[in-house]
Formats: sequence, C-alpha cells, structure tokens
Amino acid sequence: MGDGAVGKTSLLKRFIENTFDPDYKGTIGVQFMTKKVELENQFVKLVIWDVAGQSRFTSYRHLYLKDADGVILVYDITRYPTFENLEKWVEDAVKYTEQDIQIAVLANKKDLSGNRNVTEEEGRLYSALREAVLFSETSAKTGENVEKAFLELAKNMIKVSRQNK
Ligand code: G3D
Ligand code: MG
Repeated sequence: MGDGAVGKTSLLKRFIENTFDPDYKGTIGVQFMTKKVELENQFVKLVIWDVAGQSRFTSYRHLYLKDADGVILVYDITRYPTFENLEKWVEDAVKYTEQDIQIAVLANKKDLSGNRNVTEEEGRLYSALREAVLFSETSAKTGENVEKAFLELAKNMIKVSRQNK
C-alpha cells in the first residue's frame, strides 16, 4: 500500500521476476502475484496483492485486506507527501484486517538518494512508532534490499501465524 507511483508494482516485479520495467504503466484494479520460497526449511507460497490506490478501488482494497497476514507500506524518498500519507494507509490496513497484521515499511527509490526529501532516520522512527516488523530503504530499480525485505516480512508472518494456531 502507498501513494501512486511510489514503486509498489515495480517492487513486486523485482521480487517476483527480478526485473525492472521503466515503461510499465500504472496499476489498474487488482493484480496478484505468487512466489514459492523456502523459508526455515519449509516451502511456502506467498500470495501478494497489488491493489491500485485510486479511490474507486477502495472497496476491493478492503476486501483483500480482510485476510491479509502482512502489509507492505511503501513511500518514495524523493517525495515527502508520500511519507506523510503512510499514516492514512496504515489506518486502512489496521481497520480492515481481521488478524494480527505484520507491517513492513519500505522507503523506495534509494537509487535517487541525491534527490532525497525524507531521511532514513525519519523513516526508521515512524516504523518504530507503528511497530513495524521491519524498515528498509529499497530500490526496485537496482534491486537493493528488495528480496531481503519481502523474505524478512514473510518470516515474521509465518512466525505469528504459527503462534496463533
Ligand atoms: P506504483 O505501483 O506504486 O504506482 P510503479 O508505482 O511501480 O508503477 O512506479 C512508478 C514510477 O516510479 C515508474 O516510473 C517506475 O519506473 C519508477 N520507479 C519505481 N521504483 C523505482 C526505484 O526504485 N527507483 C527509481 N529510480 N524509479 C522507480 P514512470 O517513469 O513509469 O513513472
Ligand atoms: Mg502500481
């Protein structure tokens, strides 16, 4: 979740296919992707929903959130308002999920650090405040920290779902 053009779809593509397509055009409606990974000696299938941010898709977003075990909040380090809006997204996530949801915060477009408007410290502080399980600065473009972040979140989701059984 996160504002438009922060890189949500690009991060997913990087994680699933290890590609970056600069010509990709915005997300329409809802898409989902899956990936099988081995985590702690067990194969798990991650199902990741990419729901467009526009308000006309809000009801879909709420529908998919209902069963989510985790949510990735994304902002763009070059655009401060996308960071400020995280709070709006997190409220949605907490309100519409029925289980203990694990939150990851990704500060994307790390490769554009020269145009940075949000410091790493600010991002870290916010994540701690929101009790996110992880904060990471990522680049869908170079791939930096992307796989690591998805897998770390998945590990936490598995841990929590085991505890709740
Ligand atoms: P969204 O799904 O959150 O709406 P997209 O965002 O994945 O569609 O990405 C929006 C734009 O940001 C795209 O550029 C994409 O190429 C670019 N982008 C995504 N991640 C990164 C990144 O890590 N670094 C850089 N430099 N750019 C990134 P366009 O030009 O199509 O708007
Ligand atoms: Mg998108």
